[in-house]
Amino acid sequence: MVKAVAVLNGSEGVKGTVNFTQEGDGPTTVTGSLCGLKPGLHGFHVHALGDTTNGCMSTGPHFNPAAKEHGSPEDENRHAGDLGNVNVGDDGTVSFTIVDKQIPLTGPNSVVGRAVVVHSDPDDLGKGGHELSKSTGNAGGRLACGVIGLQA
Ligand SMILES: [Cu+2]
Ligand SMILES: [Zn+2]
Repeated sequence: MVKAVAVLNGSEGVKGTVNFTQEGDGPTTVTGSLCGLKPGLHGFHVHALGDTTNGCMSTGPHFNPAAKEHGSPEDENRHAGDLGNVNVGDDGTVSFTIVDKQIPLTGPNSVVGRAVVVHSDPDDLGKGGHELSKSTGNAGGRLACGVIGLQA
């Protein structure tokens, strides 16, 4: 079992923790809790770079080793980092579990050392018809982010 964790921090009190586990070559399970968000859907992605020197802006674009278009987690044509949305409750918090096959913790496409980002707006999953739909899901600003690091 390989384990990793990202501690998210951002502007306006948005923060949280996201844990990753992977057994062998199986899917990765992502378990997280976030707070300080407005209720509703917020885009949630793995971005390519583990660089937060300029806040979440320096984490780069969505992690996309296969050079595909932005999509939903269920789509064949998606960025590996496309984890869809998290649905925040009226209290501004969300706890979630995502199981995904495209974000391994080992090997050439490992997400360790990259960053998770939560956005201000819903991810339209590539279907919104906006000029940004096929690149970012038009998910708006980057509210909080954290670098994914290995755990013992
Ligand atoms: Cu993102
Ligand atoms: Zn994407």
